[in-house]
Amino acid sequence: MKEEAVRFLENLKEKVKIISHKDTDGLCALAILLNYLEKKGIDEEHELLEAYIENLDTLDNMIFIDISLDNVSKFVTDNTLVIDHHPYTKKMDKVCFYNPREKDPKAYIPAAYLIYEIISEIENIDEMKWIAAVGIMGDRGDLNSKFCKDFVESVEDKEKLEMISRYIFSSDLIDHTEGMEKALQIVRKAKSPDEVLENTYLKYCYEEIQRKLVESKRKVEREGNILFVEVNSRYNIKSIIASQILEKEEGVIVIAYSSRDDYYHISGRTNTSTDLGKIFKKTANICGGMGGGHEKAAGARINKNKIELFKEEVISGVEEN
Ligand SMILES: [Mn+2]
Repeated sequence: MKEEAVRFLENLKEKVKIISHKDTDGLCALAILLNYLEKKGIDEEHELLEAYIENLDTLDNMIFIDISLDNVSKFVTDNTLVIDHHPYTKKMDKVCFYNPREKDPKAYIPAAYLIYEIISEIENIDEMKWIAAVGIMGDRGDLNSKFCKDFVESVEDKEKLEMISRYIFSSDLIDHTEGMEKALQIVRKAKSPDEVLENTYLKYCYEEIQRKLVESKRKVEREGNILFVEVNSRYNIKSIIASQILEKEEGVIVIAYSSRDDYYHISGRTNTSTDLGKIFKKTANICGGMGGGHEKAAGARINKNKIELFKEEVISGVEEN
């Protein structure tokens, strides 16, 4: 419940460890919380992690943000707060927990808003409203919930906020956790969205990724409704390229691949009714690699010298489908 979360933060006096999800929403939620703790003079340490946590050193006071209760249950202490918006299976008695799905299982309200909402009960943090909006947009909350859409629209400069969300995403692609930590500090210290957009580091990350995307998209080969694109980048941008191409064209299958070590890593996306997961599984098998996935999104890894065979087999697999 929200009230429990408010009380947890009000009563917090000693050092706390915060684990937040390593994405735009988790980062924005953390930025707002860190500014609050700093003002209250509470010591903290924090980490941005993937949603599945294998190992973790805990402190007495723990806060988990934007990660399902199911994934953090192993790490809860006697004083733990979980603020999240993902589905979960079972509530835990000893955890202080706020997730709007508890009341409405269909609620879609990203964590950055939830943190903003909770801290707003304690003090006025209007100056950080834009950070909450960036987090919402990072999780596409404005597209999935009328409530979020209205909130984002109540903040000025929606386009700028969308851009900040892309800047953060790019910093992750370029420098991973280190890039995200830089972005976190830049966002939390900025007095306005403009200050983030003027930051040279984030600008560099964004522009570098954009250049790679443009470069790759120039190299699309078309076979019927299948678009093959080789991505020569050390950044993991295959799935972004595939999604961007799909957004522009109906009824296509996009196969993006890049080489690393002795392998080709392949990412497939489609907006057709073809079951790509099935085709990838079979094709990767024929090529002596591994593959599979969902109907609309699949992945594979094959030996470098098998890429032409893979393409041919995908083409015939799609024809047979
Ligand atoms: Mn989220």
